[in-house]
Amino acid sequence: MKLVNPAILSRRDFLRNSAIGSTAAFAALMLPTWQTAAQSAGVHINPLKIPPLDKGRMENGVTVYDLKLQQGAADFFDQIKTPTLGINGSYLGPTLRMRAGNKVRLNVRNAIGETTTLHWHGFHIPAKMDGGPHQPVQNGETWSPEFEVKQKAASFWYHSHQLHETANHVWRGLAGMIIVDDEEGDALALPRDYGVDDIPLVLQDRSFSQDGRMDYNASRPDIMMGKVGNVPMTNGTVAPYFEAKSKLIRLRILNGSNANTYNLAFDDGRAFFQIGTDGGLLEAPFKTSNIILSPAERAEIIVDVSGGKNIVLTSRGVSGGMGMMGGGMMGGMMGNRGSSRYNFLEIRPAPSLNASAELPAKLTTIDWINPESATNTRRFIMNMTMGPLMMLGFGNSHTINDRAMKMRRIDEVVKLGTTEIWEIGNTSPLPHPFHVHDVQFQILDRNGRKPHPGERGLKDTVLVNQGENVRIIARFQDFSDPDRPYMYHCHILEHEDAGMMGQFTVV
Ligand SMILES: [Cu+2]
Repeated sequence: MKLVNPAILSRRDFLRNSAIGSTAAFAALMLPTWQTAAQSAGVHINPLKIPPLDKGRMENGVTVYDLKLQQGAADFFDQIKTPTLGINGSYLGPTLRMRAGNKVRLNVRNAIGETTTLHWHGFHIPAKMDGGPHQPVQNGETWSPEFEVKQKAASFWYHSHQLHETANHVWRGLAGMIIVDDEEGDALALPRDYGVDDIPLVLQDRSFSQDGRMDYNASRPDIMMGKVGNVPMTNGTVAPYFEAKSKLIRLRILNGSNANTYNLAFDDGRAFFQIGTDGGLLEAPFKTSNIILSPAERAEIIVDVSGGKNIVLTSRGVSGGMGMMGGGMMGGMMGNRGSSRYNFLEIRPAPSLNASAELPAKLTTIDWINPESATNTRRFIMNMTMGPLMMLGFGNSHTINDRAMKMRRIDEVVKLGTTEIWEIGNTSPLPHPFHVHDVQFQILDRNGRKPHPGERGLKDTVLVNQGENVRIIARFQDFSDPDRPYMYHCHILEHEDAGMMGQFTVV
């Protein structure tokens, strides 16, 4: 068993801050153990990394971004270099800031040593610009999609979408956030000083070997259940803290994990306001004290940090979803998946806080789609075939409508300019976040009931629990292409890679 120096170095801070006795700390010299101990003790020793802001450069009326996908060595832990992938950096990528209505070009240069893609998650763009499995970028090549930003002000993201390798590439770091601004959003009195009172939070969980590597290895149970780590990371920072200087802080939260649904709350249970969903602002701020985000979902929240004490953004297990899987074979295989407590970020308010404008009562108007305008209803059933044969790797274990993803098979053809209702069912024993490319949809109902207030906005990903039936509605407009499909899939990346994905064209 190898001792890790960095743990010893950081132990100083750990001991200074830790509620755990020195015996436990000294006994925990190996990295994961040390980290786990620090995490469960709620010790936050690293300043939160804020991804660099990239506003692009103007070139003949087009905003151009240069993104180099590369291998890196990240310093998650003192004096340990963890091999990673990153975009213009060692791990994750810059926050791309875009303006609605602008034309953008993204020069995606692949230097990671293998083929990958980059997908603009949540964007309504032509299929050939989508960055899905049909737009592979070979190592050494540059792909330069160009499109108009047709989104409303919200927080989006970009990530690898390489067939069968998405989980691997995202785990190692190929992801970043996109912030879209528009005039309506600009006119609102919301915190907007990036990195000061307007903070992107890419939440992930990872696991490390004892020498600090976070190589991607998915076991058969990982593929069945999704790969979950024991170390929470926020913007690639382990055990982070953030010093807040203003009374109201806006957090743009992305669940960037491979497979974990987070149930987010502050450790003191304080209420906060959700102001946005995946693809836009809510019509009005929604007061709550917790928020459930499945992989790929985003939420913007406003939290009042005044009161003089530090608060910690934590995730607890989700009851009713993963948490229901307590007993039996599934529970045994899952271990503590989905039930871990993660401390994602400690917020330390400054002794004297800058005043913030009062939160607007109205944020936007959502153009609700009338269900009667839908001319077609499609049904999608996510399923997993469980059992010993599947655990050994036989057959299509992860399916939508009983079929695993095939590049050459178009599953659905949607008529351009029409509105459709998609009914998404889940007959498997696990919850699955269902993501649709091309559109921002609206949730009509969940088992016949109106969606939760925090879901009454524009969405591109929706969690479908076991046995649930979720109806969504969307308009398929602007872009048609008979040859290049868009994807719909489970956003548990191991499930996506194992076949829980299908393809639709718009013609
Ligand atoms: Cu899934």
